[in-house]
Amino acid sequence: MSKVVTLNEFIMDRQADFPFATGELSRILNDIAVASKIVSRDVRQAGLVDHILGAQGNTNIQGEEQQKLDVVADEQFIKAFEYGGEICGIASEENDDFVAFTSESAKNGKYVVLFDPLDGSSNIDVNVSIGTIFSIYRRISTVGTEATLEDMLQSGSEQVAAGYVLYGSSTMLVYTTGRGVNGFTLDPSIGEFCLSHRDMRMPETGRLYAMNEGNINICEEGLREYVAYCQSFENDKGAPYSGRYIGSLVADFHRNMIKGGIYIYPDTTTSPEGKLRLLYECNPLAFIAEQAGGIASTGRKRVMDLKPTRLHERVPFYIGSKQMVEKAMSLLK
Ligand code: AHM
Ligand code: MG
Repeated sequence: MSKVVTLNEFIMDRQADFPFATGELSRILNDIAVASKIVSRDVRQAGLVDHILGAQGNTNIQGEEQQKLDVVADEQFIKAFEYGGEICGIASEENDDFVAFTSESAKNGKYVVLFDPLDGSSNIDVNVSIGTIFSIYRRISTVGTEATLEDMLQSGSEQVAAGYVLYGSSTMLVYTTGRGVNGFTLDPSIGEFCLSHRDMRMPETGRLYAMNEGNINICEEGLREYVAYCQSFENDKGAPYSGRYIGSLVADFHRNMIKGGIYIYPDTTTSPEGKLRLLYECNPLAFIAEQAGGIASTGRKRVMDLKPTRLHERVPFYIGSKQMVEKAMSLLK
């Protein structure tokens, strides 16, 4: 039986690999791990705890109803970042504006974190997997001052680390610092994330496609052709692919990471920019996909090359196994 490697041990072992190896990034990753354990506990109890489950009654900037658990998770992560001492500011799906921390120690922080505290929130009430997504950047503004919008609006290619936590049948944390992707499964009996998926690689191809096909008639013709290709006996596999759509990006992405597949959330006539948010949904998963050998595109451009102009900017999103995303892109005019 091989020795269990905890996330903490793994991060310490790899610390020297980081581009700025001062231990700060390690501490941020540890803070994220602790916050996600707390959120994991809350998610697991949600069905039991009446006052946590259900809509909170507020709507966020995108007009979506906030669930209580979204807010609980948002607060938990913000607390971890605000008092960790490495982060000068954050942006999250649940906050209209970015937050610049004002304490002296936070102003000296060199990093910003952008995150979606609980993605797939429509699945909370129905006991289906949900996730947290995060993206970490070095700040651009001067250390010792408050974080600025410019710190938040960096291209995905500037990320120093990114990851996600999947609250599924197990809780898993998967992250990259630009040197491959590693996955850790939470062992609830010891309260530790343990290395379970070393050097994850996304299969070059697969036979799973994930898209909300309710949108098929309002998306572009090229995408309709691609979906027809997936369903055809004339495709590269000689048989229809399987459609798999959970409606939780982290869960759909994670499945494709392991089994091979493509996830698509396109622009539509009713949502011309698509649905998913560039900064805290698409970029972090794009970084992980590329590090694992996959591709993330808007259908036309590499996601991580985009220069963001707004905090909650949305983009069309094609992500997954290299050959599958390339095939989809080849059919878009
Ligand atoms: P959310 O951040 O409000 O949860 O929205 C993002 C989610 C993704 O997890 C998921 O893939 C997608 O929205 C599902 O959208 P739809 O219900 O339109 O298919
Ligand atoms: Mg989301």
